[in-house]
Amino acid sequence: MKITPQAGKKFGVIVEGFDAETAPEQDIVELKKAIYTNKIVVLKNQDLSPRQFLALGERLGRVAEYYEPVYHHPEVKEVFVSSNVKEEDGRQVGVPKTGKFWHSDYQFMQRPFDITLIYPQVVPSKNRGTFFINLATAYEKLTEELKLAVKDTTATHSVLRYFKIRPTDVYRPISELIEEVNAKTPPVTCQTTFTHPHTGETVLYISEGFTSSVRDAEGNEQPELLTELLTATGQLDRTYEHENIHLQTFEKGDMLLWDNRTLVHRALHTATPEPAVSYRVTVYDDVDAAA
Ligand code: AKG
Repeated sequence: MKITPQAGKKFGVIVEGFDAETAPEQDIVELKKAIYTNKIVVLKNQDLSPRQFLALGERLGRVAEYYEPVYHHPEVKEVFVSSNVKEEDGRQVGVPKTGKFWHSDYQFMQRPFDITLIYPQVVPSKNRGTFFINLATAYEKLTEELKLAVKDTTATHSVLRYFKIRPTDVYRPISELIEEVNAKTPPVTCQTTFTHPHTGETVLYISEGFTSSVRDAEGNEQPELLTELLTATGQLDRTYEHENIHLQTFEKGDMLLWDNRTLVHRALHTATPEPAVSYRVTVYDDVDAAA
């Protein structure tokens, strides 16, 4: 197994010669270390079935099944499917155009995922890739004034704005659906920053998609502070040219593994009707971090 930095990129490494079926434990240990320190790992030349993909996830930690079954792979429910391609019989497997907003996976849950694995299956010729922002380096780059302002604040995260309407929701009153979402996944509140358990970095844990508010130590909502933090991290830049934004592209056979504690991401879905399918497995590494 050979690990090299991604040429000309802000972060991330390329891994060649990794065989998911025969990899010794030492390779798994090195992969996890590379995920925590380099944030994105691109495994080249992978050719795995959904079950083999799940098995790789299981070697990295405890695999979590997504809470909404509409995303599940029909044979391997731990595999989350993002797809805009209909089956031959017209069935929709998975959900189209997922993740087209800045977020970290499961940020709206008590325990967000630690590691995300994405394995593109059908790769469009244009607009392929995912934008990423490293919220540890973004925190470091904040002005001293903003660092002080964020100290002792809490952030509340909710899925409500980006919850996907399921086929079974058609014709349901929106108020009933909102009530259901809030009952099943009530907003979660935690410190706005936390210390990464593997690297010791301070992570500014906010996203444009899921963070609904920031409050000061007295519990007063600070909407301007949230906007300033989102702006400073680059999440409000609609040109995607902010210096914190990294575009990770991929080709068929690539698998992306990333540190979901530190990175927010935003899928770059093609605007053309090209087919795109991608599988995802998410993992807890069993270190109980604040986020
Ligand atoms: C998550 O819940 O972590 C997601 O990535 C949701 C993506 C989506 O539904 O668009």
